[in-house]
Amino acid sequence: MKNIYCSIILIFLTLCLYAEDGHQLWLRNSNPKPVNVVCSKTSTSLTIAKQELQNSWMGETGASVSLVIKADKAIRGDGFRIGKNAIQANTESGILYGVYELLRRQQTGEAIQEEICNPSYDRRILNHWDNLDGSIERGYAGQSIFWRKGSDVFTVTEADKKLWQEYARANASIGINGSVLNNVNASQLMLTSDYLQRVKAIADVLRPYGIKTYLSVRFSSPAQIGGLKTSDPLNPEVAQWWKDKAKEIYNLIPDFGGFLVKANSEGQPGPQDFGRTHADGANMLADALNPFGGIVMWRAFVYSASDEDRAKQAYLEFMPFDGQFRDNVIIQVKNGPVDFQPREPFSPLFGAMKKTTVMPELQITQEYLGHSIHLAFLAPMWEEFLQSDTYQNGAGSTVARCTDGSIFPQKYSAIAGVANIGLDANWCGHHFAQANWYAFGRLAWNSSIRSEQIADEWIKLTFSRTSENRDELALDWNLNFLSPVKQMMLESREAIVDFMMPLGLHHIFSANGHYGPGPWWAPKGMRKDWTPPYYHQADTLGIGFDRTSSGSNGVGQYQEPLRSTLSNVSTCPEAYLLWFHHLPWDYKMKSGRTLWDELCVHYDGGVQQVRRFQKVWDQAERFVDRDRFVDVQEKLRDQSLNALEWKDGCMLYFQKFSRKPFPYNLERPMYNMDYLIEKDTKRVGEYHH
Ligand code: BDP
Repeated sequence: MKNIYCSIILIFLTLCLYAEDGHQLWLRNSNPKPVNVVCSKTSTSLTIAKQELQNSWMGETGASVSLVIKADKAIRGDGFRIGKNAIQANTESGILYGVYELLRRQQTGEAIQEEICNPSYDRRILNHWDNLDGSIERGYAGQSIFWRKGSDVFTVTEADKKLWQEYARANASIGINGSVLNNVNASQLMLTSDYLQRVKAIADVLRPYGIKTYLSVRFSSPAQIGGLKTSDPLNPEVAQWWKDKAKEIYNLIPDFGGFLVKANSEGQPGPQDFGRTHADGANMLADALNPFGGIVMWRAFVYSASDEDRAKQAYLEFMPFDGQFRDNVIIQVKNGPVDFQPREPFSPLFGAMKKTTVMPELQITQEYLGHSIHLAFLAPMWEEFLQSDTYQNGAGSTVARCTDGSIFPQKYSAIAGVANIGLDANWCGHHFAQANWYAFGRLAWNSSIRSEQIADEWIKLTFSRTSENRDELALDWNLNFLSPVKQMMLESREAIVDFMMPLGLHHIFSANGHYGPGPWWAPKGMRKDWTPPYYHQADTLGIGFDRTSSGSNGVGQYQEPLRSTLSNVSTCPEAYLLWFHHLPWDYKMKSGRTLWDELCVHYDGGVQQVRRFQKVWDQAERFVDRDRFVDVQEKLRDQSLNALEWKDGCMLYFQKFSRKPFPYNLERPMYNMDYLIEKDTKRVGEYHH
């Protein structure tokens, strides 16, 4: 009997040892060659840099590498100069980033010649939407790595520290240098001393990796935890409370980054509760942080249940304050004017606020792109956004250039991504979702690298080590693994757009879960801007949201010549057609098809595409370890089913308005709509057409 137990334990241990759970991300040590690292200084960060080189060196055997901290005007911020055997930087973080860059290039086989690499944005930040009870808003990878339920949260365990260190290392390896540790829907408890002690413990682990800690704060904290009667930003006692709080935080965390604030949005408290403005609120906090070098990231994600087109509201709210914010306030703007949809045009605030620092907010967690079930590589979406031309300072005023300091004078430049990280062994829920964390870091560092390069790097770093075939059969690996898998990643976001909301459709999810289709979803009494019919506007005459001058005139917020391009139905890119126009079902598309047929072709195309992804992945089996292979295979299966629900649900629903047949060469529906609605009703409790 005892022997059986022993064997079981042994088998279990062996499985644990060899189970590939994806925890190592893109940082997979190979068999390092010996290397001699010479460094003029010593510090914790430099020791990390040294160790990383020694643990992963794949350059010349026995090479000597020098790490030099020396001021150099050509190197900006925490940038670095890299050579085959040398890294020079102004800062210790710069050295660390140089080391990771060198190792990455060795692993991926990218050329290493002497060059300077400067970051596009100074602050490259992950926003964690983690609640203090350990749950994560829109998190699909388990509980928080920072917080947990109960008073147990105040004990910092060795396991906590180990995980935070792994997290910090992963971030540093891609240049991320800031973490907001809690949800934008912030609890006032965040600023109480017990929690701040834990923040200090986290900050102490992140610091050697060059990562600053930031917190989301609740605007009503002075009244809720400070014992004040009000949280009015113009009340001197309130201002003093925040100053004292800032001092308390900086005593614990001298390099604290600053605050992130969601105010007067979706029920969060804010300055408007006291008849004050966003500028009053943000500036008051900015003054409290200023003596310590802290910044305020004030979110522009503000809209209300008014009759105004939701897509216009942030611009209307914030433009009047352009130039009125302190220079340590950064307005954090979501990439699109609505809410992280699979495709949106860029928010018109980019480039329009010329006297205010604006930072993009991207969403890494896949709230609207299939959670951690769908394979969605988001770099193409972010590339499309960052390279969009705002024309705000003439042609070539891309969103990237409008926010990175190359066009407008600004003290800071920053970019944030809502993290997709949780306690799941593989961090992100889906093995391929790791690529989005990776891509965010790479683009924040260099906003002009192409998605193709990012995918290429990520695959090589993430899968090659486990593929024993790679060295002997590099050609086979490149041809039959790297290339098709890369292609699949690059097409994955567009496939989702196709089967969920093609041609500019947006926000037609069922209920608040933001996963399945729900173009019909409109519970009685629900705010109309929270229901899909508000966004698709389908009727027997046509479909789409008219944002031209005959509609909400959302186009009016864009700069010429873009405004005219978007207004004119024949020049508006078809990808944004139904975002800006309400068009008849038989409107002639560029393909020659009617709008109705074209819509169907996209829905069907998206479904077929996911099925092709399944085939691509199945063929990759021999190159991937069993565990990750099966995980991804199963997720693709679920994605395929969900894609079909989207296609059938949306096509059948819209058909009630178009009253036209599905193009006969397309696959016929397999679900009926009532079934899908019922499924949805069970999930959300209520359905009203
Ligand atoms: C929406 C999410 C909601 C967030 C909000 C925000 O559905 O959970 O709180 O954005 O960004 O996308 O504040």
